[in-house]
Amino acid sequence: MNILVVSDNVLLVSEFIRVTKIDCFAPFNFFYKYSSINKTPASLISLGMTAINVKTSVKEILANYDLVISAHCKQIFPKDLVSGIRCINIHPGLNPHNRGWFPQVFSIINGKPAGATVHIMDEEIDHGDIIVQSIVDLCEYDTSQTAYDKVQQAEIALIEKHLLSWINEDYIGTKPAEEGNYNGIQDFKALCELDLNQKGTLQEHLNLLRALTHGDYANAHYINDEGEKVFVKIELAKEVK
Ligand code: 0FX
Repeated sequence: MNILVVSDNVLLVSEFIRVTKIDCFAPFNFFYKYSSINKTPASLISLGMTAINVKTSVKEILANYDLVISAHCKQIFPKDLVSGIRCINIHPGLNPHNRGWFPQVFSIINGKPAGATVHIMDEEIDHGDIIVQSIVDLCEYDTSQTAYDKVQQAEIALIEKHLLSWINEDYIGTKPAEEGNYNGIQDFKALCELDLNQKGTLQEHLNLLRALTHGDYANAHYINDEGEKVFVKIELAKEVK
């Protein structure tokens, strides 16, 4: 059985490589590829990965593989791919809440639950039948970064515990109870443009800034009187007793 893992995420690919060294995975051939639209693939190449364009390689994928696993792939899988072969997605959000881009960012702001979801892919984004999920509890001082770190740990735990059952189709997919909500990249970009005259509680403002604080990413910003962008981040630390 040939399994194609398409991922732009070093941590998740490293976990696949680690877990699949166990004897029970010996009968399966794993092939690791990153999306050809990835502009910074050096760390993925160093794991032995090669590029694939999932939009233009559908025929090749259908001919050569038995299962596709997407683990944070930059490309959206086309309809003829998801309908032609079993495709499983590992998604950093708790479907159907805040499907789409950067789920934990939106969870910090709108209070919807966060977590990790493994699901069968259909034509819509982060939408198909759910195989397994893991809820991640966020606390009031989490930033996007700390929340995302927790979500990634949840994803890693799901891979370690359930990968074999996904391959063997040893699960019951469940339709999400509701459609939920979807956020696109434009929703994220709109959040990043701070309106200095926006009215709200201090709690709402704190939530917005911690949702947009993530490592070195220059997210939240306002435009000063000179027309320059000024970037904003926030630091929260709990008292150490
Ligand atoms: O692995 P991943 O979470 O993202 C990948 C793909 O790059 C992305 O296109 C796809 N939608 C996703 C399911 O899988 O890594 P990332 O570095 O793109 O994003 C990780 C987190 O970093 C994100 O949740 C929020 C934060 N981030 C990312 C970017 C690009 C920001 O705060 N600002 C940004 O500009």
